Amino acid sequence: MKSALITGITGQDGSYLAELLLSKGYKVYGIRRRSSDNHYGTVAHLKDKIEFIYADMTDLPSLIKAVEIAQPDEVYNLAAQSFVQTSWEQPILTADIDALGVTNILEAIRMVKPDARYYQASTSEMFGKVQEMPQRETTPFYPRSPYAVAKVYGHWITINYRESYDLFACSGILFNHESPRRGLEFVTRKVTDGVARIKLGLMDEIRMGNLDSKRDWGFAGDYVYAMWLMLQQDAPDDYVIATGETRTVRELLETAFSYVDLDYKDHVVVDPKFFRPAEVKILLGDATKAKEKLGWKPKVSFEQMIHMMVDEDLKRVQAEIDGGLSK
Ligand code: NAP
Ligand code: F7E
Repeated sequence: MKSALITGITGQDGSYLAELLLSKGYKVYGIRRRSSDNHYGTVAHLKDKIEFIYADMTDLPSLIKAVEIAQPDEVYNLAAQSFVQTSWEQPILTADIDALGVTNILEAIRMVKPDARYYQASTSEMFGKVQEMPQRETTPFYPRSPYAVAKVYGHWITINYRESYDLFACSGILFNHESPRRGLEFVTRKVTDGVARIKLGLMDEIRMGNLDSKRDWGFAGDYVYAMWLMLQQDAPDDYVIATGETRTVRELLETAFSYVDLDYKDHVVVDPKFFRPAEVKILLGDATKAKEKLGWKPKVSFEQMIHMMVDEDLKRVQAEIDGGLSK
């Protein structure tokens, strides 16, 4: 039985990856932070199938202990302060987790289990002020937020450990991917949750930031499969994972509101509070390498994904109403 250690298991991608690895017969270990509410996040439904280890990306001894306990064949480093907006409010914390945290986990692997295969969650945000259209593995980085700058460090330290210590370390440059398990602060989920609340009469407007920015949005369930594929190859490498389509936030609004027969123009208010000090205006990925070498391609379309998210939010908000949780 193969063993895998997942950091960030309580987040969006962690839950889909844990489901995938469990379905393939892996023994799954997940790193969890201590918190006052003792939460299991997105993996509450898998609580009895996963072995949890308390650790933190900023605490090397805890990561060493986690690798000692799990003796993993594969390590997926998904943990991050992942919200771009917050990275301007907490740039040091973001760097501690998203940059130095990567060195911490790589050191733990190098010391304890150097033959473990390693996946690093890199991001299209590293392309930032894009230097080429579409963006691919060789496109130069131009990060535009403290989050993206920290992720560029994580990306290069992964490559450096591969080249310095011969670790089987891969970096997946994943473009935005979403799902009903996406955090409520990210734009897709903020919109689908808002649409559900407006449709069910709980509120009337959503306050939004820049409606002109464009993103290449895919489905998280498809993207974790690409992570796994990267670690099954003969040699470690880095891959862009994207759909090859880009849409504005305005198009996202149209898709979500029209699905429930509403017009977003009647309900969306642009609020400068949600604009960023420096914006990534457009992202569009070229996943040709992943297609050719991994045989990967996305299965769920943008429209299918947004409809799935609206449907799930409608169900959840209706359950809140039925349970008397919403005013
Ligand atoms: P997410 O939902 O925000 O999950 C982040 C996870 O990291 C949570 O489990 C969180 O635990 C954990 N975490 C945060 N700080 C930690 C720390 N100091 N020590 C240990 N764990 C910590 O993120 P996601 O969307 O699943 O993304 C997964 C990874 O892919 C992240 O590294 C993200 O930056 C990267 N990425 C995401 C996308 C995307 O579009 N989703 C695209 C490219 C790259 P708590 O539950 O305790 O907060
Ligand atoms: O913003 C614009 C916002 O916060 C997308 C993370 O997973 O993907 C994610 O980062 C766009 C931006 O994601 C609102 O200005 C407009 O242009 O959903 P987001 P992100 O910043 O692209 C990358 C790949 C990651 O790696 C990150 O971890 O939408 N936008 N109005 C808004 N965004 C938010 N959140 N809220 C708004 O009201």
